[in-house]
Amino acid sequence: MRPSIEDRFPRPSVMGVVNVTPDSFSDGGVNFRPDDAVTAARRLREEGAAIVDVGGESTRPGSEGVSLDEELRRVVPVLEALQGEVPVSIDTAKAEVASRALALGAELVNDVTALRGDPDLPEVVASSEACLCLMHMQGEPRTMQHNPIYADVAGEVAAFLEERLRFAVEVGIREERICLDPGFGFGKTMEQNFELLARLDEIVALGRPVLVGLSRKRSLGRVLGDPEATTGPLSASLAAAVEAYGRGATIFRVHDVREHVEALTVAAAVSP
Ligand code: HH2
Repeated sequence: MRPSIEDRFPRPSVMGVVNVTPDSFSDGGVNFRPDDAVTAARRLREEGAAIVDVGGESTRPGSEGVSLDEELRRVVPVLEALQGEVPVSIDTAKAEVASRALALGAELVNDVTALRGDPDLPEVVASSEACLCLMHMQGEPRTMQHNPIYADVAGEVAAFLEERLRFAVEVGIREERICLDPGFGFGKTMEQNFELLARLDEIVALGRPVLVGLSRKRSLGRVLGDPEATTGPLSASLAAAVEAYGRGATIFRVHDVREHVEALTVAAAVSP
């Protein structure tokens, strides 16, 4: 039997991002060819990633999504090449993509819809030994940044994740296989993202490991003074990751693995 998510991903663990897409917000097109994606995944693993997150659909603000066939066409050759060599997470909301990925050895299903997208996905995860990441998103990628409104961003995100955790457990997914993600940038303004980061302990208090995806997010460019920024720089990503570590985050989903492993190693040496 596979270990629990806590045993598999000690704090801090780094998840490397491999986007097999032409249009991801910070690295669209870089790894669109399967060979390039496979090379990148191997490199991220060597740089210290505990797992690499392979995705075939961009969820950047304004994104329309891709068909099942297209998503499979993008990710399956990459998963086939990495099987047995590099630990893989599949970034998808589609049951069929998750199912194929799990058959090819993926260990974790990263569903940005938190099991609200494809009605068949809960059963696919429940009938496997895979880990699951449940992420908060207000709205959907196409429109989520239009005018996100919260009365209490951290309280609402925590309540949502608690409800999705309960749902996942009710459909038969073991709690020790589930991690939670506040979904930075998914239907949140810059101010809301920073408040959520400041109050990350309220998400950690739900009792499950917390995964954060702050890497290169646009709020990190905007806080530096460019109101139109669509990405943030590495320096700001590292600062955000260290802040999240200090508030209890466990898994860090990042594009620049080596630098994050180094920064988080220092953070962990100071406060294990
Ligand atoms: N962010 C992105 C995609 N998937 N999954 C989780 N769990 N948390 C995140 O914060 C998260 C995620 C967006 O980043 P990226 O994959 O680089 O971009 P795109 O969606 O444009 O492919």
